[in-house]
Amino acid sequence: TKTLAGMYAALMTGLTDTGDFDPSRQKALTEYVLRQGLTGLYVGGSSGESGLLNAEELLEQQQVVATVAEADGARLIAHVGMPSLRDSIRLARNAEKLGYHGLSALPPHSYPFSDEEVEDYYRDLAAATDLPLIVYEVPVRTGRPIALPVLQRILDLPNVAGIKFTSTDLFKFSMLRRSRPKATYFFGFDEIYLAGGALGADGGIGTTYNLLGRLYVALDRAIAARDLSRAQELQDVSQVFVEALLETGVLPGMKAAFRAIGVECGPTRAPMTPRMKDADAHMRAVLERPEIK
Ligand code: NAY
Repeated sequence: TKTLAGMYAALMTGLTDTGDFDPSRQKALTEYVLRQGLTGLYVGGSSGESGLLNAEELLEQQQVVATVAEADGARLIAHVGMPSLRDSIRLARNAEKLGYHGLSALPPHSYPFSDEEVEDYYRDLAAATDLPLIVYEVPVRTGRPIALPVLQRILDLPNVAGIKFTSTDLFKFSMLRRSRPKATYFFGFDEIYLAGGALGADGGIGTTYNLLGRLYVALDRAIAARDLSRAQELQDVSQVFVEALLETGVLPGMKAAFRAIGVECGPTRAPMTPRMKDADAHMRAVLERPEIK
């Protein structure tokens, strides 16, 4: 029943040099990521700058990615969390029509909504299609953790299949998992995937998987094989990379890294900008480091 389990790149978005959605850059980036051997793609999430794109652009992106991935057999999860339920449902229905395998959504966070409003949002979104829905716990993005009992109630809703847990509260992760063992658990912090995997995550979804997908597939295998020293070795490489990204900002640094390997995906959309002056040179140097190479 954990049909979506596995390792997914939180796919980034291709923009033109002037910041418009760029279908051909999106296609090239998607083809690159598909070659990493991951389970699939998580399309239109935070890593895809979805908070900075409008619904039309996200609908178009869903289409471009579905077309590229069709022959590949990769699983596709569409992130459809928008400020309003209406837009979320519109994206969800489009994804279902395009053959996506699952949905995911940030909790509503554009206002300080009540727990009931959050729960109602997930209930209505889950009921809008037949696709399994993955809840998203990400306090660094929403500014607010969802309380354990609320998450449990949401996991009990029809069509809600699991959760993408992007928080360092590993005890909460474990309590949730033990109380709802049938749900599918994705861990969302790349740099500590080992911890989530060791505590029973069924897979991961992450930004740096776009570039280092093979590493995360190997990390997940090492955890499954109970090979702790191999898992630690691989996690260390991921940590060196994420540490370097924190200096540039994660998404600007990822885009600089892709530029360095010849997969141009444009700038990040304003107001998101690199935190350092020569992010390109910084990321080129990072990719040359022996542990990353
Ligand atoms: C998405 O696109 O919604 C995500 O997958 C998010 C996962 C990322 N977390 C956030 C808050 O963006 O991959 C992580 C994160 O970028 C990475 O661990 C570096 O901190």
